[in-house]
Amino acid sequence: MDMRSIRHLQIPAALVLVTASASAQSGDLLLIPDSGPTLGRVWALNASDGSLVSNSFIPGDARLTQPIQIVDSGSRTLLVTDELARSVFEYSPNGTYLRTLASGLDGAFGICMHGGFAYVTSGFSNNLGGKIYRIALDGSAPVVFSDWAGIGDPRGIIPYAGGFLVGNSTDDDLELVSAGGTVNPMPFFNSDGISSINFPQQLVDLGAGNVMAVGFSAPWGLFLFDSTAINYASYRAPEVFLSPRGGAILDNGQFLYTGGTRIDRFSTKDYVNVNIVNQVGASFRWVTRYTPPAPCLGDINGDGAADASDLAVVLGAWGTVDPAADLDDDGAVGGSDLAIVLGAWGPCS
Ligand SMILES: [Ca+2]
Ligand SMILES: [Ca+2]
Ligand SMILES: [Ca+2]
Repeated sequence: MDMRSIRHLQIPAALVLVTASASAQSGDLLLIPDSGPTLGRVWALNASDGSLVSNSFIPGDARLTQPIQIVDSGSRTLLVTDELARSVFEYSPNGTYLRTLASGLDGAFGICMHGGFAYVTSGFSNNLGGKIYRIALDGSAPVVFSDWAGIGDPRGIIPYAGGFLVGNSTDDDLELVSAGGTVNPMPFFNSDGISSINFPQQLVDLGAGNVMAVGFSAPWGLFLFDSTAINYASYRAPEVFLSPRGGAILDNGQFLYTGGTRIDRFSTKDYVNVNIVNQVGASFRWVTRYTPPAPCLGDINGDGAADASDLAVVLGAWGTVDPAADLDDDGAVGGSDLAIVLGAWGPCS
């Protein structure tokens, strides 16, 4: 048995079963912002096996200068953080820009939803000090939920243990933040940043209190912790052979991670690294699982409701063959399409 086998020996078999079958659902996607091109965009992969679905789930968009993470808002929209734009943008499930939910933040890095609010970490990119913002979906002004002055720089964030677990890229620790925004002086995991995780980036909730933290700087890799903060497995070189930023566990049980121009995966059966995407100029960021909503036929512009704006599209295309407004696909825009919009009137279910 070589050292690599020994290093992976501690994985509880029950956990592997749980993670491999967790919320398996056909049609789920992994959404990955790409900040490399002049116009940022978002890629989509199959959550079961990591195969490429689209390199333009959100097509190149001048707003996206350094997109980091995209999450489901829970209200049929998607929220994208942008580190350089220092903003949170909202998109429809079909990748159409809807609005800028928040701007003028000190930074916008990690994001998670909890209790109907978005929680956004600022990171240190603008040297304005670390903060976690709480942002309502109604467009009201963001509030500073947790001030990290003297504590460090929050990056990855997930709801955890009634509050949040947040990676601190200053001291490499994983911090517990209460539901009221207070950072516990005792970290969940105190890393020396030398032999364990260094520069934590994305955090991934694996269920049952288990967490995966992605470490960007050497010794880079994927670090798995249980609910008692035991680092029960670590995947480093050679199976993770370049600095990762984001990660996920596929439904087939394999690990997927992003780093630079690449998206790769490996199996814990053989630990062989397999390249999925290697795109010149790309810079792949964090990975978020997404269940696309059921179609909402009367919602032509994809903003989550059938309303006057959709009605205007039908009336504006009346008598034409415009496929966007020909909702019943009978080759013409007319009364039957109008009836679909009126019949679906209101928020999509
Ligand atoms: Ca530390
Ligand atoms: Ca609409
Ligand atoms: Ca029609």
